[in-house]
Amino acid sequence: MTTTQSGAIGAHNAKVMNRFDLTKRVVAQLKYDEAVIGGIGNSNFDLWSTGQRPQNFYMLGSMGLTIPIALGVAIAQPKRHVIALEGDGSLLMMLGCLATVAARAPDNLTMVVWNNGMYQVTGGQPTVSGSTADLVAIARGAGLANSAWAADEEDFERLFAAALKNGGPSLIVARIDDKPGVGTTNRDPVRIRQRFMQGLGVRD
Ligand SMILES: Cc1ncc(C[n+]2csc(CCOP(=O)(O)OP(=O)(O)O)c2C)c(N)n1
Repeated sequence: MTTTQSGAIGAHNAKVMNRFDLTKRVVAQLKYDEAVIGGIGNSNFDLWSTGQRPQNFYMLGSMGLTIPIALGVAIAQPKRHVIALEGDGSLLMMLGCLATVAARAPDNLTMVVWNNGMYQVTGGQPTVSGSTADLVAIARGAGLANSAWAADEEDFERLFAAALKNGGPSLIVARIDDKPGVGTTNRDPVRIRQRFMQGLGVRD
């Protein structure tokens, strides 16, 4: 079996896209009150650069915690749709969260994974999800049936729109290029947390 250099076995037909472009497509589909959790580094830099919303949480420093945080928010506020934007390297550090999400099965959680096949912000070291490991196959094996590679931008938008309609947790993996994140999140954790709690209506 052959593998591609970036995107692994199941990604043969997936187009290499751009994270900021796809992040803008995510934000364009939001209605108002969806919570969006941006993962460490580029995932939240690009989310920040699409325009800040109080319902966005910019996670700083902890690889792999985007999906666990999003799961917690989805359980706490089941009427609100929650979106996790996570890098492939970070997800690899916390694969067990996929099995936890599948077991808990919130119908208001959508996970988007940016697969650039590297740990980009620390210098571009290769990830196994850029060669041998297929994150969609792993997610399906963890019990997440609604898991798919996005073939191209149009397919990404279609998958994301379907995910927002609820009906079970969904995971979308997008192959992305090596462009760095656009802008930089203002690293003020206390402010980020306060604003998010206000955005979720749990703090004045
Ligand atoms: C537990 C832990 N290990 C290592 C780091 C250092 N580190 C910060 S970001 C990062 C790479 C993140 O890779 P990925 O999630 O694929 O996102 P990308 O940088 O490719 O956008 C690393 C290794 C960290 N913050 N936490």
